[in-house]
Amino acid sequence: MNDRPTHLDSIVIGAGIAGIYMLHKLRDEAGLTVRAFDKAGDVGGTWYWNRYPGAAADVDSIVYRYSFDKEMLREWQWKTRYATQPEILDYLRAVVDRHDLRKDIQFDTAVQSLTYDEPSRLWTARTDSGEVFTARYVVSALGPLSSANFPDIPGRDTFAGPVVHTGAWPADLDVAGKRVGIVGTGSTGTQFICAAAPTVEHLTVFQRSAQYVVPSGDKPLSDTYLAEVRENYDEIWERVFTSRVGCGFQESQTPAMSVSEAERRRVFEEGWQAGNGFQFMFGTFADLPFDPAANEAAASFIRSKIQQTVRDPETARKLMPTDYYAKRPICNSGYYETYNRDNVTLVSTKENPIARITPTGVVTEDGTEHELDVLVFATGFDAMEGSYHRMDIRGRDGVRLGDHWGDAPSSYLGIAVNGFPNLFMVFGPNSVFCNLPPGLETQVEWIAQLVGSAEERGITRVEATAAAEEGWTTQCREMAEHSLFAQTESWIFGTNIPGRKRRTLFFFGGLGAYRERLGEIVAADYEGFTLDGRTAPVTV
Ligand code: NA7
Repeated sequence: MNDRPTHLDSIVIGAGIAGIYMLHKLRDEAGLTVRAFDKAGDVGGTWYWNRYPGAAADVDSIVYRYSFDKEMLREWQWKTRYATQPEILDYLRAVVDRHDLRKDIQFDTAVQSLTYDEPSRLWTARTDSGEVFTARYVVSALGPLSSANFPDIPGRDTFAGPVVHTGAWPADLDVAGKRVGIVGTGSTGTQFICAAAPTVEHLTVFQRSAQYVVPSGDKPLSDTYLAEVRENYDEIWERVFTSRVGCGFQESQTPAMSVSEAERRRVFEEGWQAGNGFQFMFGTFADLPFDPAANEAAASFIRSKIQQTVRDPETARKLMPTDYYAKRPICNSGYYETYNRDNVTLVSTKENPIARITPTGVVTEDGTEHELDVLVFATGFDAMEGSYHRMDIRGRDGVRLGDHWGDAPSSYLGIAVNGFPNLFMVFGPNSVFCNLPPGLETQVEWIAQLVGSAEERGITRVEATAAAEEGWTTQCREMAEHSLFAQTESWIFGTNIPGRKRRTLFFFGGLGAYRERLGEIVAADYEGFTLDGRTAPVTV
């Protein structure tokens, strides 16, 4: 192997939705030499790995895509309200082929370390295959939900059958006709449960926290509707990019308690019939995530639906959440109905914890052995920061990113960190909480604009100031504290990882406000960044 590093203008880490677009922007618009790396064997990021039965987006497909390629908006059509994992993967492959990006993506390659050298102003990247690259810029598009949380339950490794995490689903695993256990009932677990229950011999659901799940309202999209969407895409994207959660629906401005109880019930029923978790949470009333009374009104409406739907009262009781309706909203087709099936058993691990895993199944503390052929963990991810902890990233003066962050991550805009010049994160900690494709697109375009501006002006070093990073992180924390989300346990605050103290991982001000802030920062010549134009000798 050649010991000399290969020099590039920019490295992009990750070939998911963000990395694909970043490569395109930097290579085809900024004119840089770029290589993207991905540890997977193909593009797709989260949609490459999450191949479990039922995997699909739960934001309307017409806005779960890029907005930038106008021709593709006309040509590529989804068939149903929600795009399934294979469809999204096909779409991303089509984007990559259309823009001829594949030749600049190196697959099956994990970047293990990144080291910044101040004198040369270059980053050095080392891969798991021993290759070394240098680059002036690094964009990490690692995926906010790509580092698996795999609980270490006693005996886990003794199980005789497959033990799989949904985030690394083996392509050849078919659960049809098997006795399957699933741990976890988040958006992944509930999708798996709905999809797998009709095909398996028996499904045992190990539920820790009961979930509020509303119907998805999935349906085929008619040609007439799709033609209308094509005609109105400019308007649709305008609404997405100026809204709070970027999901395309009209967000409510009405406080729930400002209307009568009958009207509230009517609106909730309408939301229930329309389907979609984000729409139910943000489209029915404006203040479900903020006002405890409004939140309880929505929560008790959903609990009444559980009561009406689930035939066995004991199962209905276990499925009934009692905490705030303030986690990432979930929707599905027939989630609660699934528990009326004879081949589905619900175990509440809060009441009856898992004691151990044996070669043949899962034993709960009441002594029952649940016999299984396959054990599925839908236990989520070390969100936002997990992928950064897995890499050895050293910035100015050899400081490790993990040490800089200490016990909670921080950033400026979710994009940059003081002490790590010319390293830009797409969806780093404290990025905006919203539908991911428009959120990612926003950041990718902004980073590309910043890099383009630096190139034009001969600026060789772009670094967030310590004050900007602290200010943004504090603002995110203060905003989050106003939300009931901060009072529930979930990955959104990092509390799904055992031993983690609560931290703020998102900007909750909404996509529209986030974009406005980004615009103001550009108008103020990249306020919060130091831009240094000293000519750096490139010695490679
Ligand atoms: P989530 O939303 O983090 O859900 C994980 C689920 O796994 C949730 O029900 C957890 O219960 C449960 N869990 C986690 N650890 C354990 C242990 N140790 N024992 C039992 N149960 C456990 O992950 P998802 O993959 O569903 O979704 C993540 C995001 O990916 C999603 O929001 C989409 O944006 C895509 P808990 O609620 O913590 O009690």
